[in-house]
Amino acid sequence: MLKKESLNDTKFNLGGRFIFFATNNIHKFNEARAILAKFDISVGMLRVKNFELQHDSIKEIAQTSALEIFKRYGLPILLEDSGLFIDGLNGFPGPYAAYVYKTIGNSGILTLMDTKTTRTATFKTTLVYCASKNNPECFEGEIEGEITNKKIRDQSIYGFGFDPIFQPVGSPKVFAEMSITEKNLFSHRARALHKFAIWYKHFNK
Ligand code: ITT
Repeated sequence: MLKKESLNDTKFNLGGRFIFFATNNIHKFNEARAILAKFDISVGMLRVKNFELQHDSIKEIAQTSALEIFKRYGLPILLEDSGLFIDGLNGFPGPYAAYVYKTIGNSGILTLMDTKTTRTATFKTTLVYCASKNNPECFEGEIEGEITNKKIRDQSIYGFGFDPIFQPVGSPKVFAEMSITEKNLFSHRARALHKFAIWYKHFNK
């Protein structure tokens, strides 16, 4: 993991293809690294403070944030923003998922869902690759599922965030019951990362 200070030296030489995944979330990074490794794409985690704006579009958040970090460090940046869109709550919390998770958490979401008969929800990700200030490339991924009605299942030992309450369509498990390898077979993030990896291998031969 690289800290900001070590990147301040403008002579920093990457010597080849290396991408920096800008996030403060180690779980996201571990999921991304596992997928990119299959494509022989090396990625380092770049922790950057206070870079995320609020907006009602995850694409806008991801694009603007990636560009800002690219301008700050001059390094090839991957950055993603995710949102959880719950149908029974008219798409809430959507792009405000991080704030809602921090404030009311999974138990708050389950309380809001108490009276709802529709429990379908979609996780969405926009992944942005930015290696020049002119054209950040966007890759999107999503997965439909349901908000479970049990608080946290006994087997919930993996994951983070909303993983304990999100069960993707086609799986008997919630994300928090899956290893990274299993979650990567379904997740919004994995779908966007696959699109990116195929594009990257094609355009960076
Ligand atoms: P960075 O912005 O530093 O990358 P973050 O955790 O704040 O990390 P997001 O803004 O993209 O990431 O995520 C919004 C919220 O959704 C946040 O509370 C996450 O924990 C949660 N989240 C994102 N992806 C998730 C996933 O795959 N499973 C469960 N929760 C997820």
